Amino acid sequence: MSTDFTVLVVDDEKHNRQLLTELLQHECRLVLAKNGEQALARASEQQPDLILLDVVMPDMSGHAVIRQLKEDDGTRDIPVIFITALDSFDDQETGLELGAVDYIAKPFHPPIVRARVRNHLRLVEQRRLLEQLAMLDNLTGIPNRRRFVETLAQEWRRCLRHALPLSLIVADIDHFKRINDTYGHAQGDDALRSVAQALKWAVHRPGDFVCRYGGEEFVLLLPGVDADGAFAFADCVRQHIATMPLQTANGKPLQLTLSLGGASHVPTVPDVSDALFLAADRALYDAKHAGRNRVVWAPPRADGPGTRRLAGPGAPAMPR
Ligand code: GH3
Ligand code: MG
Repeated sequence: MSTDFTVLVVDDEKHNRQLLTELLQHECRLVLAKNGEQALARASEQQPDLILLDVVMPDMSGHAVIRQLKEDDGTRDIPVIFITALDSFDDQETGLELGAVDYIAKPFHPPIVRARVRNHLRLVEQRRLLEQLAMLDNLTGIPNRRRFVETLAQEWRRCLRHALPLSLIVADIDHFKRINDTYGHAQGDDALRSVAQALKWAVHRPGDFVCRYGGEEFVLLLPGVDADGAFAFADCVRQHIATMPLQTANGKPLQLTLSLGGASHVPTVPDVSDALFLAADRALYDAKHAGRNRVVWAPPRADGPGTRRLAGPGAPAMPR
C-alpha cells in the first residue's frame, strides 16, 4: 500500500494512538488528533484519505465529530471508520447510519485493523482513478470540459489571491466538417488527436492547461499571462497548427487551421465570472467571420471596442 495516503487517527487515549501508529506507520502517512476539535481542524486542513475515529471521547463524541464532517463540503466525502469499545448492534447501527463506512471494536486485533484500513484505502485509490478518468476526454486523452470547469475555478482563485491576469483561449478547427466529409470520420478522429497532442505540447508551463471542450473546440488557460503574452502565444499555436502536416490514409498529407479567440481578466471576485469565457468565445466568432485561421483578442473590459487585436494571414495591423 502506498504511503501517498494519509490517515487521520482520532483517539483521546495516548496509548491507543501509539498502538495504531505502530500498526499503520508502514501503510500510510499518519496524522493524529486527541479530541474532536483537533480532528475537525486536521480533517479540513490535511484532507486525509481515511479517518479512524474513536466514539467515546470527552468534550465531543465521535458521533458529534462525524456529524460535523458530513455537514462540511470539504470533508463530507472522507471515509470514516469508527474504532471503539462500544460494540453493541445499536452502537454499530448508529455509527453506520451517521455515515461511517466501517466499524472496528476495541480491543482491536491488529491484523484485522490493518486489513480493514488496507481495504478502504484500496477503495479510495479506485475512486480516485475513476475520478481522474471521468475528467479525461475519451478520444484524445487530454482533459475534458468537466476538468476545465474545475481548473478554471482553481486558477481563477489563485489569480485573485495574487492579483494576476488570467488568459483564456477558445480554439476551433476550421471547416472540420469538410475533413469528415472528405476523408471519413476515422480520419477526422485522428486529426482531433493530432491537434490535441500539438496543443498539449504547446502548453508546457506549470499552471497552463488545455482541454477538449467539445467537438472540434479546445480551451486553453494561461494563468499569470497578460493579454499581450497570451495573444502572442495564441498566434504561435495558430502558426504551428497551420504548418503541421497530418498524415491521411490515402498518403496525401492534410493541412488544418485553427481560429482562436482570447480574453484576459484580472479576477476581482471569488466566483468565476462567465464574462471571461463569453468574451473569448465572442472573439472566436469574430475570428471565424474575419476569414478563419486567425486570432482575435477581446478588448480589455475598461477600454471597450476599438482595441480589438487580430493576427492571421492578411490581417490588418490593429490599433493597440
Ligand atoms: P467552422 O470553420 O465554422 O468551425 O466550420 P466546421 O466545419 O469546423 O464547424 P461545424 O460546426 O459546421 O462542424 C463541426 C464538425 O465537427 C461536425 C461534427 O460532426 C464534427 N465533429 C464533432 N466531434 C467530432 C468527433 O469526435 N469526431 C469527428 N470525426 N468529428 C467530430
Ligand atoms: Mg469548426
